[in-house]
Amino acid sequence: MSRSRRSAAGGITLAVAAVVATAFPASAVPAPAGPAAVRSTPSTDAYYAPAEGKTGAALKEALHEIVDDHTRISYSQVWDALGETDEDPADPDNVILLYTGRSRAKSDHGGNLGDWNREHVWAKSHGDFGTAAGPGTDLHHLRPADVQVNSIRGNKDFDDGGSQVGGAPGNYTDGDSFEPRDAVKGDVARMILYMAVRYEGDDGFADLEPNDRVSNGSAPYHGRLSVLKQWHREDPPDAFERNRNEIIHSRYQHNRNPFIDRPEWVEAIW
Ligand SMILES: [Ca+2]
Ligand SMILES: [Ca+2]
Ligand SMILES: [Ca+2]
Repeated sequence: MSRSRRSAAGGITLAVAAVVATAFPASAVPAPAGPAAVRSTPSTDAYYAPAEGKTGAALKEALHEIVDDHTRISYSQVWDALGETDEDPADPDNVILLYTGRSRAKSDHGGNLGDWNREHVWAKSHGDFGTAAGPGTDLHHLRPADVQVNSIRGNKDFDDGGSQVGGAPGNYTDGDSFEPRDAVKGDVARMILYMAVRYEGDDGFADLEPNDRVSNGSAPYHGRLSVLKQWHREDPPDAFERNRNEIIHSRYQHNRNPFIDRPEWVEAIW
């Protein structure tokens, strides 16, 4: 072995980066073995076949049928799952926190200052689904977040504006909304819109839907749709986001976030 073993370290890094960059939507790149090593995405053509050519309500309904009935995990299983889905590509012992963007040890999870915890991007009070297996444990909208920043975000809707959040540069908040940093604005939008398609009120949980308001309180709505659509356009899916979609699909829930795979479907529905 191997050519890569004799290569300079920089050469290996470049080679890995090239694989990541071209991994999607290439269909023939074999996934490396080992935990959290999924860095390639097989073709999703067959997965989305029933939705092809549709728009509007028909597309949303087709996507719901594709992504529903996923394998539900328990809230305690979410810790280890996030360790895989949000692993720091530069340090397998760490995760990347959603709002601060900082790398933090996987083992530093909990409820104390300085720990990370399980952020429900679709605030769990909006529809009051709690942490039972279902929307409250759905990895497609769960991310590691700094305990203190998560508390500041609370159950606010998403919108532009406010004062910068202490200790989380690029994040802003006011009395009724939260604006995440630019690099995850689109991630947040796609997570909210996934939830709207996945949860249609036919499985014992509320029908979750986006609207263009803030201060939604405990209603099963999340805002603001017009801002989320703008964030989706400004921050398209990157390798990190595609990788977590792939891990959730292949290892945990066996369903995908369509708006990461097919960004044009946001506009086709909303
Ligand atoms: Ca506001
Ligand atoms: Ca992003
Ligand atoms: Ca819905």
